[in-house]
Amino acid sequence: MVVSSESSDATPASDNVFALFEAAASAHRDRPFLISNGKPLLDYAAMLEETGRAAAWLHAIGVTPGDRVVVQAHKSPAAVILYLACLRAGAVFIPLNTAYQRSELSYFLSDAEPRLLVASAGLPGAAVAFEGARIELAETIEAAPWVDVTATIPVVQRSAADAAAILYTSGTTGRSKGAVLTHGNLSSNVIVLGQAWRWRDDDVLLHALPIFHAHGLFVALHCALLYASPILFHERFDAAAVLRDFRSATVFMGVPTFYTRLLAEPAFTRELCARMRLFVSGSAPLLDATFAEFVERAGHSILERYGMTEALMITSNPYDGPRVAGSVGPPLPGISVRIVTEDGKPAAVGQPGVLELKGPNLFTGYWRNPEKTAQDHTADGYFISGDIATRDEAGFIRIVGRAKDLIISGGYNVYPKEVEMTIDAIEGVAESAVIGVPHPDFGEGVVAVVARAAGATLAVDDITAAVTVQLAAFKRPKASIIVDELPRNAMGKVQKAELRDKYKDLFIRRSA
Ligand code: MLC
Ligand code: AMP
Repeated sequence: MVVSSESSDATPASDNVFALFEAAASAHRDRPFLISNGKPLLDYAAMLEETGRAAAWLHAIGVTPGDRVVVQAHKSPAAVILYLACLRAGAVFIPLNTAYQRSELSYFLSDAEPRLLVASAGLPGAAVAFEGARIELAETIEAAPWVDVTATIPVVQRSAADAAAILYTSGTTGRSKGAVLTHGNLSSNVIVLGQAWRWRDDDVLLHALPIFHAHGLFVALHCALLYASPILFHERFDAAAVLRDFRSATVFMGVPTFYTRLLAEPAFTRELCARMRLFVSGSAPLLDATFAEFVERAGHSILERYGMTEALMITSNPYDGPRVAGSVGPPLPGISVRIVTEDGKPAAVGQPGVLELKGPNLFTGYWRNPEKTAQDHTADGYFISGDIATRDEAGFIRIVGRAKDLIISGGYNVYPKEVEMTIDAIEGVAESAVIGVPHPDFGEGVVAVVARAAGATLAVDDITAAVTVQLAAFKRPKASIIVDELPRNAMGKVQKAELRDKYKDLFIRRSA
């Protein structure tokens, strides 16, 4: 395919976040961008070239600024280029977890109404019927759909308030909602993070996170792009493979499961970390024991930060000065955080309450869902996070619980309601309660406690069969327990706290 004309929408960049990356890349054109197994795949000059051609391809096939592009793709250099090309072309990027099943995808497509769906061959996205254009994304740059495009386009003008991406996050009702993030949200957050974490000109990022969530996409990838840093690119997290690259890296980011898996590797030593200057953890609580063991084994204090899809990064432990185990640090510069008690009053020092926040990082709302957007904001514009937090005298925040019914397993969010709805539809089930209990690898493990309907026959295999077809693997219960009835309080409400206590040793004991 040859695209000969430049799009009329393409004018010099303004607040397009890609303009920041373009400026850094232009100043370091010869620097490696993605390196895999010690082999440079692309340098920053090639990043500019490829994204320009991929953006021209998007325009040529009819994707105009503001159009949505849904992507369910394996992590690959081509997938990174496609993401950057969407930013560059002014399209709204919508990444989907590669674990999502066909039935889960149908909802996203009907809600997002994308102009284009791109999916890796073999993933459910490649088999979903959808009336927009549909292309399979090749895993290599050489076979990407824009391979024959010769033209490139300049960065499309976007204002800070224009949408750059929509990230779907599940809800307590069991229905996903799309968080609309703007170019301004993405730019402001990466600039703040680069400064807070003292990003250096000679940094090398080891990237092993998925790129369909905020952590891998907007935190890890963006920090490297802002400084044109080389990225040691891992298509998935494999502890042994990651360790092999440690000597060449200076920065590593992961969910707590990454750190517990690294610590389980006998080959993980202080000597391997000699060049490393920063380990960042987030997306789920880091156990004090993991923090302490890491200090002992690696000689490094992991820097824990706190964020969420709707607001990107909100707080961070300090780069200089002590990093406090169990705390996520003070709010990042420019972000206003308050903790509010049940009666709507500001919490005193040490008193728990719901964390609310406001700032240039905060999303504009849920896609086509003004009711939910209004429900999750206060009258004065603060976002109600649903996390319970405390603050100490020094302003350091601890996340001590959740007001929302949410399980975080290996850094992925599982909304019990969605799993319960799937299980409740199985013949022979009266009702179910899905809970998270301590898990040695995933932090929390999903457990389904299922009440059999009176007189019905029901086996664990029936539950496994239904969830396997309908739910992504990470959402499926790691254990299902069939009972005659669920515990209820006097008001008739299912007592999840009682169930969590009853089954708290389910995985810990098994793995001991
Ligand atoms: C995989 N499985 C999981 C799982 N990941 N089950 C529960 N929780 C998870 N997180 C399933 C697999 O499908 C498989 O199922 C079985 O568990 C064993 O798989 P595995 O080989 O051990 O898993 P692996 O592929 O190694 O993946 C584990 C992982 C991965 C930890 C590397 O989950 C991961 O990369 N997590 C990072 C999540 C993340 O990026 N979160 C950021 C969200 S952004 P089966 O059935 O096949 O046996 C956010 C904002 C912020 O929260 O603050 O950052
Ligand atoms: P997500 O919707 O995937 O962006 O997940 C956001 C949620 O992850 C937050 O609301 C928190 O509950 C949780 N989270 C993120 N970082 C941390 C952290 N460092 N400690 C505890 N919980 C965290």
